[in-house]
Amino acid sequence: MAIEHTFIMVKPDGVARRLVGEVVGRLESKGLTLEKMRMLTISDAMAGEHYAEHVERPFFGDLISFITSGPVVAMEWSGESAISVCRTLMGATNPAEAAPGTIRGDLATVLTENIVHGSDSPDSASRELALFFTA
Ligand code: IDP
Ligand code: MG
Repeated sequence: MAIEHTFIMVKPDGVARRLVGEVVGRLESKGLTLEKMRMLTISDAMAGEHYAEHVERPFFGDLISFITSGPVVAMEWSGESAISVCRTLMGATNPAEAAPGTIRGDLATVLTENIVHGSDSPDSASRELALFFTA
């Protein structure tokens, strides 16, 4: 049991589809606390840093084009086990396989357009929060 801070981002598809309130509402209803929020359009350089772990993957180019294609809403959330709790609320990476009741399971069908990003570990959370909130 520990209070954690995590980085959550509504991706360009989620913003374009007017799902910011839906995502924020689900996290708030769960009992997590919204600490910071910032709307921005990510630069290529920042996208490369954010997704550095995927640089060798065949879909890296598409990932960077997509995440820089429009505004995103970047957030810091806190709460008990916030990192894994948010990953559970988000659902599986591929929305076609994500469970009903999750954000991706309820609201998306396409792998690249899966509405939200959430940190997958304490190290990722620290790195991503620093990238978006101290730059
Ligand atoms: P995550 O967002 O659930 O943590 P990651 O494996 O970190 O998933 O992948 C980052 C993002 O890259 C995913 O959210 C998804 O949009 C995209 N992605 C992951 N795997 C593929 C793939 O095989 N093809 C195309 N896009 C992918
Ligand atoms: Mg990831």
